[in-house]
Amino acid sequence: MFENLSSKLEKAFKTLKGQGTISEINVAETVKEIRRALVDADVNYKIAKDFTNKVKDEALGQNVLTSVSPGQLMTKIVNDELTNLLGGETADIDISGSPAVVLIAGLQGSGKTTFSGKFSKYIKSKGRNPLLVAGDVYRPAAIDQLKVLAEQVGVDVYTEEGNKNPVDIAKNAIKHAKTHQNNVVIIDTAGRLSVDQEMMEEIGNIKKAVSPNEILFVVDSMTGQDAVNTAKAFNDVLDFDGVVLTKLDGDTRGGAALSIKTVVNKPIKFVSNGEKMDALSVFHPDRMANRILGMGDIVSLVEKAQETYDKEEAERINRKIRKNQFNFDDFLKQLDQIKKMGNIKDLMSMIPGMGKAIKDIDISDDAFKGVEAIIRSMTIEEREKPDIIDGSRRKRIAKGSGTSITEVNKLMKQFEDMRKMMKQMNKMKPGRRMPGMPNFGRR
Ligand SMILES: Nc1nc2c(ncn2[C@@H]2O[C@H](COP(=O)(O)OP(=O)(O)OP(=O)(O)O)[C@@H](O)[C@H]2O)c(=O)[nH]1
Ligand SMILES: [Mg+2]
Repeated sequence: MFENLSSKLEKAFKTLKGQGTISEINVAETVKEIRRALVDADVNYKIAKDFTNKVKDEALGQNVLTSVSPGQLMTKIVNDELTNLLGGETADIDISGSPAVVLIAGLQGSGKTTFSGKFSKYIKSKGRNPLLVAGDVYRPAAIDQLKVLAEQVGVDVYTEEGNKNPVDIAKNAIKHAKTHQNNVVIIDTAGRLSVDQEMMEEIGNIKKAVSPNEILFVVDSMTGQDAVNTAKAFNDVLDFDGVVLTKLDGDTRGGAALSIKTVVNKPIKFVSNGEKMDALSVFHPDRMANRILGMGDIVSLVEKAQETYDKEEAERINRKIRKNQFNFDDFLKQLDQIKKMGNIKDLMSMIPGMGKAIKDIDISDDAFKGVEAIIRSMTIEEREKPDIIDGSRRKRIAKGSGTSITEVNKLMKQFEDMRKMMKQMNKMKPGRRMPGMPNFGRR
């Protein structure tokens, strides 16, 4: 995410390295580079200029501090200003009332329906009982898509096949929610290829009819400045409450994220970074600024782990490790746990300094595929008692998993080393939890 911007900003700070203090001259140069980095990231020129003017004033004003180097000072200032640019504080979402109504708007293909599914899952995890409403009456497949997502995340869905009036559907859905104990109604709507009058009228009418607590505008971050223009058009008509930025897992340059708040003066509330139902995060401007500056985002990483980690499973595995019984089956389950947390590269980039280190390395979610295939080609007995895996079994496993004997040997060796390490640690700290093994409790 935003790797290019990150490395360009870092380069901009480098020009200050070795300089004793901040001066008009060296600041001017750094600021020029920062501006270029922002414009290259598709941030609107005027926003980039205002941004760097602020940074410059701050830097020259704060130059009395001698304990920090100019590079550090500049990083701090840019971090603060980036946080402001991204919206400052983390924005709340209003789901009070019974039912609360959330209306989802945006262009075609921006990710509204996917977000509706993810959002309903998020709402459910907050202990509420959401109802997903199919307000897209133009594509028959749209209703099915929402039904599938609802089923997948285990929430209720309201559809009216044959009814072509989204305003009526929305009103009926709210009635339905009241009699079915659904306390948050999420209305997915139809998108159009571009902003057009008819769509705006339709969504405006839905708004009037249901008075939503929240109107969330969904926008594809890959569309850069267009995203910002679309946001403006929607906001003029709908006066929405927040923005959902989707597809941050693609190679978006970041311009949309960095410009939208300034242009529409509405906060980004959620970001979505993948097609899976758990690829959704609450947006925190300060954490995003940290990530852009390569400072990582450990807080989000830990939260993510807490959300997805199965505590009982972790304890079960810890017990097995203490008894020196950790086997391939447990290993496979651990891999599943890690994968549940989401995109691996994205996770790793939350560790300070890591984003840059892995920028050009291709770490896909398939990273464990070979290992998994090998383990899945083992019999239950082999997984539980790896010691019985001899040469001929290895040959069979390699064939069955479509890998090679070398790869199987490598995994066996790694697994053995791991078990040895576990054994040693058990000896060192009798009865204690394994250091380095996950121990994520739920809050
Ligand atoms: N990589 C990635 N793909 C996404 C994300 N969000 C949505 N998509 C994909 O984008 C495509 C369009 O998503 P939809 O949710 O159907 O978009 P929509 O806004 O409902 O589209 P219409 O109903 O046609 O207006 C689908 O293939 C989604 O899987 C995301 O955060 N990352
Ligand atoms: Mg849709």
